[in-house]
Amino acid sequence: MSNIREKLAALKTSATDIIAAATDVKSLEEARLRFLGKKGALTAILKQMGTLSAEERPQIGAVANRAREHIEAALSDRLKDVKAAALQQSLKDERLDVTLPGKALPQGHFHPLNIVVEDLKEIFHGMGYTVVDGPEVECVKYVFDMLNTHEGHPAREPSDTFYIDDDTVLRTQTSSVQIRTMLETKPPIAIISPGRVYRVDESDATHSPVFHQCEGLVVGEDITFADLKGTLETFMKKLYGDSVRLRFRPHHFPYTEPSAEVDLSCFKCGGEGCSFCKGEGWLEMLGSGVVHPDVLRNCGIDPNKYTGFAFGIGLERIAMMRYAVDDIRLFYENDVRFLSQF
Ligand code: 2NM
Repeated sequence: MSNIREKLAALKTSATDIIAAATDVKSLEEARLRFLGKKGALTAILKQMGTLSAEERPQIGAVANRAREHIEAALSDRLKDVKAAALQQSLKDERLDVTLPGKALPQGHFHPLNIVVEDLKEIFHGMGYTVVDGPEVECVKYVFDMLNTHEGHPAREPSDTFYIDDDTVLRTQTSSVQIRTMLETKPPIAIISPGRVYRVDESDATHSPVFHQCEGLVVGEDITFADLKGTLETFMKKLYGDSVRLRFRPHHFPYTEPSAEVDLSCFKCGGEGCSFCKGEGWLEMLGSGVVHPDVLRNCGIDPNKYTGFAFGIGLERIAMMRYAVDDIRLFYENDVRFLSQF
C-alpha cells in the first residue's frame, strides 16, 4: 500500500514540475495525456488497486483523486498562463505602426486616344446624341452593300480591306454601326459611334492598319445640309476654341449626296499660314454629307419623309495635332514613357 502512496506522491511531484516547465499549449496537452490519459501514469497506478485490502482501497482512492484534482488544477492554471503569454507575444509581434507613411501606388490614367473619345462624347452628349457601339468583325452587307458601296468599288478590294471570308470583313469605318442603328431604331436618330477600324496599309509615321474613327449620324424630318454645317461648326469650336472657322469643299462618298470634306482654319496661326499647316492656313479635318436616299431606303427609312446628315473624323489625327505627336505608332506601342505624359 505504501508503495502505491509513494507512486502517487512521486507522480504528483513529477507532474507538477513538468507542467510548471511547459511553455506552450501543445506540451501541456502532452503532459495531460502522459499523466491523466487513459493510457497514462495515473491509470497505470490505479490498476494496482486490486492488490489492496478492502479498508485501504477507499483511502488510497481518495489520495489518488486528490492527486488527479491537483494535476488537473495545475494543468488548467498553467494553460491560462501559457495562453496569456502567447497573446502578449502576438500583440507584441504583430503590432502595427499606423503612423508609417503608406506605399505610393502609381496612378493610372487615360490613353490619349481615350481622352479624345471622352471629349467627343461629352460634346455630343451636350447636343443630345447617344453613343453606340458595334462589332469590329462585320458583315460585308453592313460595311459596303447597304452603304451604297457596290461590288467593284475599289474600297471593297482585298488590297484595301481585310476579309475574314467572302461575307465578313474587319470594318473599314464605323458606318456599319449607323446602318445597324437605322435598321433597329425609328427616326429621330442622333448618334455617334467612336471605335476601332481596319484598312490594309503599311505602317509608317502617319498610317496604321488599325486606327480609330468617330462617325456621327442624324436622321429626322427636315434635316438639311445647313444642320450639318451648324453641327460641325459647334463641334469644332468646342474642340479647338471659338476662333476657328470651317471650310467645306465638295467631295464624293458613295453613302452621302452631296458630300463635303471639311477643313479647319489652322488653330496655331489662325489661318495666316505657318509650319503647322504647311503654309496653307487650313487643316483637313472631316468627311461629311447628306445621307444618300438609297442608304435610308436600305434601312427601311422613307427618304421622302426623312433626311439625314453624317460625318466621320479620325481620332489619331486629333490626338496627334493636340499633343504634337509625330508618329501614329506611338499610340499602339504602349510604351509607358510615352503614355505617362498625358
Ligand atoms: C464619313 C463621311 C461621310 C457616314 C455615312 C453614314 C451613314 F451610315 F449614315 F450612311 N455613316 N457615316 C459618313 C459620311 C462617314 O466618314 C469620313
